[in-house]
Amino acid sequence: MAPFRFQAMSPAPERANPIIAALALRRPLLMGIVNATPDSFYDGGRHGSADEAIAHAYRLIDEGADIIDLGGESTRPGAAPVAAEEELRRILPVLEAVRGVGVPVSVDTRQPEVMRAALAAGAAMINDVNALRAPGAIDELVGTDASICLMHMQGEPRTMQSAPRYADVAGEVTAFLKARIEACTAAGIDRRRIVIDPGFGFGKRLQDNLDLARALPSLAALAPVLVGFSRKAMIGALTGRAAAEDRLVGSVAAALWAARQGAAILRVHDVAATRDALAVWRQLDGDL
Ligand code: HH2
Repeated sequence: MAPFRFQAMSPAPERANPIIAALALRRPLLMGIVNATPDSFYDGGRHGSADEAIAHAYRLIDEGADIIDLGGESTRPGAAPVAAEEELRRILPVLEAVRGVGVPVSVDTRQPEVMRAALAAGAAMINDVNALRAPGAIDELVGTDASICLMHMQGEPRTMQSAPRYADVAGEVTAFLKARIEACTAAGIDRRRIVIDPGFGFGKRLQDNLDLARALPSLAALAPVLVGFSRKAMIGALTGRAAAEDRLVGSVAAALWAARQGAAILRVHDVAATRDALAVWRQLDGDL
């Protein structure tokens, strides 16, 4: 299959957002994950203090991250929700330290109150694993120029992996994402601000994840697609690596494959390794 090519976009009608502008580039963007949480499934507690999270964000920027995705709530299977005040206490000092360094910051949150404060503090994107379904969430984005990631999740983190069920996972996820795009555009949000994500591991069995991965090219025809495979259980299942620490190579392979399928944004813990792999692949492909 021919490698995916990004189309040049006409100028967005709203004030230029750096992520929308970068999506017009002809390469997948690397989104580096910074979890300012005690309990994320891979990096929980490693950057628990604001200083550690800031240092980690700077490290990922040095390694070549195009976007930093900052989260203050783990959404791993079984995780309990975090109060908005606590989420803000975790993320705001990091956002304030990173927002001015030239790499846009995405905030990974489900809570409208957190979205509002994050946008006021300079977030360039809201990445919502709940696809702006919380009451009032869409309203927080109307009238801003922020990019938005709408992700599919069946159920909610606490219980989502207990019994996921689909008759046609690709069809259902596609229909859900289309409906969420429509809900946003009906509220007045420009479609070019929206990226979509099938939500690997969010209420999905291994086979569901594999079926969805194969639907990436058709999803990419709807909107730019963000893909998050990094160190997840499905990589563990495919490689036999039980520990998230041992899933680097499998994660990089999955990221490359996703890029080949047309992913526009790769959400990864390991920016340097993914960047090197992409650089080699693209140049071997003759795509400089
Ligand atoms: N995965 C996680 C969190 N947020 N957002 C999007 N759009 N897509 C994803 O696949 C995705 C996401 C889970 O990964 P991580 O942030 O490392 O873990 P935790 O939720 O435990 O903090």
